[in-house]
Amino acid sequence: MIKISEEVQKALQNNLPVVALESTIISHGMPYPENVKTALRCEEIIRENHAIPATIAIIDGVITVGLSKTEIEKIALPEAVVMKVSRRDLPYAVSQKLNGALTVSATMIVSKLVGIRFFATGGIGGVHRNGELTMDISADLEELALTEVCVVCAGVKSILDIEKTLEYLETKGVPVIGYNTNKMPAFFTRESDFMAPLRLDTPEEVARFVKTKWDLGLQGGVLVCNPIPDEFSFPKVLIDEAIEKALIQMDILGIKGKEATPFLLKRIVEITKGKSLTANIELVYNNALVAAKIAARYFQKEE
Ligand code: PSU
Ligand code: MN
Repeated sequence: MIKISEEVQKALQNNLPVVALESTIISHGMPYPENVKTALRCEEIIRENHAIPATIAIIDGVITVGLSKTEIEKIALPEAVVMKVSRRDLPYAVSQKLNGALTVSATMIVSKLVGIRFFATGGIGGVHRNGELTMDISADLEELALTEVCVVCAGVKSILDIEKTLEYLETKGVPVIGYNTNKMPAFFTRESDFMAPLRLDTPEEVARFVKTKWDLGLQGGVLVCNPIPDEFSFPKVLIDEAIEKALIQMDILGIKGKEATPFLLKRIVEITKGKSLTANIELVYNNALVAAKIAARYFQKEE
C-alpha cells in the first residue's frame, strides 16, 4: 500500500534527516500554479539545508512518500479530482484507489509508519470558532496527541479559535513551542493575543527537546510554531477584516466540515487580492527551512 521513493528510502536506512511535506496544501490550500511552485521550492529549501524532502500523497490508491514532479503536478492541477484525506479517510482513499491529498493528521500517520520524524507545513487545523457548539475540532489535534512526529507550522490561523486550540492541546499533553517568540504566532501575522506555552530559540534546542520527549517514552508529537518572517507578516487589521468577511460568507453559504478550511483560505486570497497567498507561501518556505535545520541537528552524529 506504500511506495517510498528510492532517495527517501536510502535516507531513512542511513539515518539521514528527512522532512515530510503535506499535500492538502497543494490540492486544497493554494491555487494552481502557485501550489506547484511552492511545493517544489519547499523541497529545494529542505535540500539546501541538508535534509531530504518527502512530499506525501495518495496516487491512484498508493500512499506515495517522496512524490516526483509529475506526481506533484497530477494532484495540483485545477481539474484534478483529489480527495482531502484525514485520519478517518485514509483506508477509504487507499481501498477505493483514489488520488488523495493528506492533511496534517494523515501526513503524521504516514510519516510515523515509514520512520520520518519531522514535518513542515503551513498551518494546522484546530478548534474552529464556535467549536464548543459545532464540535468542529480538526483531527490534527488528536493526531498530535497520538503520533510521534515533530510538526513545524506558523501557528494557528485566526479563522480558528486560537485560545481553545491551545487549551485542547494542553489537555492532550501536546507541547506547543514558540520558536524564537513569546507570543503564539497566528499564521498570517507574527503575533496573536496569546502566549506560546513554551519557548525555544535554536534548532539545537528543539532537537534536544524532541529527543528528550521521546526518550522519556512520552507518546505523541511536538508542535513548533515559527512566526512568519517580519517582512511578509500581514497587517493584523487587514487580515482580521478579511477573515471576518470570509467567515460571514461561509455561514451564509452553509459551508462546514472538511470544506470549511479550504473555503476560508480561498476566500481570504480573493478578498486580499492575492496578498494573503504571498504571505502563505513565504511562511511555508520559512517552516521548511526551520524543519530542515531541526532535523539536520537531530540526526547529527555526536563528535
Ligand atoms: N491551513 C492552511 N492550509 C492548509 C490547511 C490548513 O493554511 O492547507 C490544511 C492542512 O492540511 C490541515 C487541514 O491539516 O487543512 C485541516 O483541515 P480541517 O480543518 O478540515 O481538519
Ligand atoms: Mn473540521
